[in-house]
Amino acid sequence: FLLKIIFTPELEKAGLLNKTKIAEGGRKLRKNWSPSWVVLVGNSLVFFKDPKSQTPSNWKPGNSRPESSVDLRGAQLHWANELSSKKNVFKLRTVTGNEFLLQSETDSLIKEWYDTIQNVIDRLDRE
Ligand code: I3P
Repeated sequence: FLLKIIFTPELEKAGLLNKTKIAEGGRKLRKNWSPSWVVLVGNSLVFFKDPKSQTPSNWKPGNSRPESSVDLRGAQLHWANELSSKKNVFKLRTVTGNEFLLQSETDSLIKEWYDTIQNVIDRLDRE
């Protein structure tokens, strides 16, 4: 799977964001923020646990396995600063009713993620 990610031409973006899942199948969950290595590849957003502080330049696949993966087809994206005391928060909701908050302290970085994910969702909507 990791080799597929690394060599795939569909790799759109990768980086470190703060993440918490807030709903599973429409059922609300307790927030548990943690840093997550996020990879946008093809139609999926893939999350990896962040073993140390990784950066795009020093990331090595090593033995890391995806923690979870989100199908972006039919997903909805909204800025959601009202859902957190943190700044730069957006909410991603999947068709299956899973909801995630993603956050970065860096304004430009979170904006790039938002726009890139929204572009993928829009492309899938048109298919
Ligand atoms: C939560 C924790 C979260 C916070 C959340 C708290 O407490 O402090 O960081 O979310 O606020 O409930 P606990 O660790 O005891 O579960 P934010 O950082 O996003 O504000 P919330 O309940 O207002 O969502």
